[in-house]
Amino acid sequence: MSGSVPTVTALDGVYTHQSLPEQEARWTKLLAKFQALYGRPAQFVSRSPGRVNIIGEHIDYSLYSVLPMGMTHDVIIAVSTDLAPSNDSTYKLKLANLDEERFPAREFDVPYGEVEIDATKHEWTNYFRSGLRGALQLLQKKYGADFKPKSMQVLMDGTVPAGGGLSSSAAFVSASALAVMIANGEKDVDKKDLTEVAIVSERAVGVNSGGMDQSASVFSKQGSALFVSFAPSLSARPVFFPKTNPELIFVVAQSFVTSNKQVTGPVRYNLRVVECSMAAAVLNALLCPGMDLPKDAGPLGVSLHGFHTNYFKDTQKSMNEQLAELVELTKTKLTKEDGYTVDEIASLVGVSVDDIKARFMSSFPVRGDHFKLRQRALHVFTEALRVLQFLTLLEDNSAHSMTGDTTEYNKKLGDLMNATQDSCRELYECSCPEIDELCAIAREAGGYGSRLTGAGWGGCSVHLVPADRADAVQQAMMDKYYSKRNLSQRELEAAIVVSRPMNGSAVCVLK
Ligand code: NG1
Ligand code: MG
Repeated sequence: MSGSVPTVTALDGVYTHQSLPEQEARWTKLLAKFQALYGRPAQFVSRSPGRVNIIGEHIDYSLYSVLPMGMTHDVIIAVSTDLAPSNDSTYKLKLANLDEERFPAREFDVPYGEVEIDATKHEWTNYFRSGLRGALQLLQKKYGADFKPKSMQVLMDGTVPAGGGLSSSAAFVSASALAVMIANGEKDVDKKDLTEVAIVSERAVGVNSGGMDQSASVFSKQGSALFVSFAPSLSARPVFFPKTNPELIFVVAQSFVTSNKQVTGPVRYNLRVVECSMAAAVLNALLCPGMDLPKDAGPLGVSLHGFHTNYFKDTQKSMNEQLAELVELTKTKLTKEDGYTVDEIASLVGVSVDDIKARFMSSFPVRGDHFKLRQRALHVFTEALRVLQFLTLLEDNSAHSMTGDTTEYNKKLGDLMNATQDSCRELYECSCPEIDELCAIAREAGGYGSRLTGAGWGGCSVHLVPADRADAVQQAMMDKYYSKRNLSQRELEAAIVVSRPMNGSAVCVLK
């Protein structure tokens, strides 16, 4: 699927009156506040949603396909441009947020050229700046290095809970990059360009991330999940759920355990990226002697998928067979349960310790002395397989003509999600007791499948629930989990989200 970002030419376009009437008040408030703040009307609004990952966790940066969906919760950014640049060498950015208490307004005089981002500071405007930086790189590629961006006045509002695993960051970065492109006169923004800009931009905020969130935020289609592939290049297509009886819904529940990647990256997220890349290098050395790992679009330029492609260069085997074989190979070749030291990895790969450190441990901070290559690779290959099995269930022709009770079918979907949770907990070690507890509560109250969604170590969980048990599941979570925590009213209201799959990035040009 390719295509460009749709432009809606009036406020009463798709995102307000017609498909999301409940959001009209919010849009109206944003525009009124914009007028009050800047003394002029906004010219357009860009929008990008958060996402829930249905299945395919921690495999995007190993370049395996994933299945997220866009949400109704989103970031909307109202913009006006054409302010005179402050002087010859800078342009002005005025950034404000409807939630001014948590995200105070800022003004910047930004020098032309590369946009600087101080990733060591946890500052909300960094996400706008990283969208700006990516969009400008694209514009400079197109129009020449001395392209001069316009000054912008910006007011944003986000309903994706921050730091909660629903990818508020990708929504913010994609909506910002899109806003900058439109502000600078782009008429037709290509979705693939926008996604790639958002992926690279978000890495500028200090996380070595894969591309799932940004793809979901940009490409999603109302009413469907999105099958996103990263190799050989980025592609995405909608996948529709069959009609089931009982009907299925996704309940998304916060754990209120926060794992901030900026802080924990070196021992969690970024470390996993490094472990997967090291596993790729070791497996490749052991199983594909004489073949270099192909350079690819993973955060470290090599990935488990790259090794996979080397190993099965001329095979006729199906993807499912290949992945099943890789699981067995990993078990026999990467035997050390307690992890590998850098020395051991260097000797297996046949290079120096310095070389391993330079290749895998220098671009992003990581800390660790035992790298669990076996467990991480086993998770990645089994999870990649589960995504394909889930997809096959959804796209099976007979599933789209099911009649009568579909409980057995629903359970198969749920079992795959439960298996993901087991693998995340045992092999990838990215769950936490609170998420495990939420999963147990939901299953006990009648859910089919429960797991963490997003990076884990806290954040959000997603639950596949029959519609007629949705209230029971939510009630059980309230009684057994949320009521036992000291949560504010605001937190309680945001604790559980039942979201419909919603469209990705769009621009609304105001008359
Ligand atoms: P979260 O932490 O939910 O934004 C992260 C990565 C994804 C993916 C998942 C794990 C970022 C921006 N996103 O999601 O690319 O790797 O973890 O599947 O870091
Ligand atoms: Mg994020």
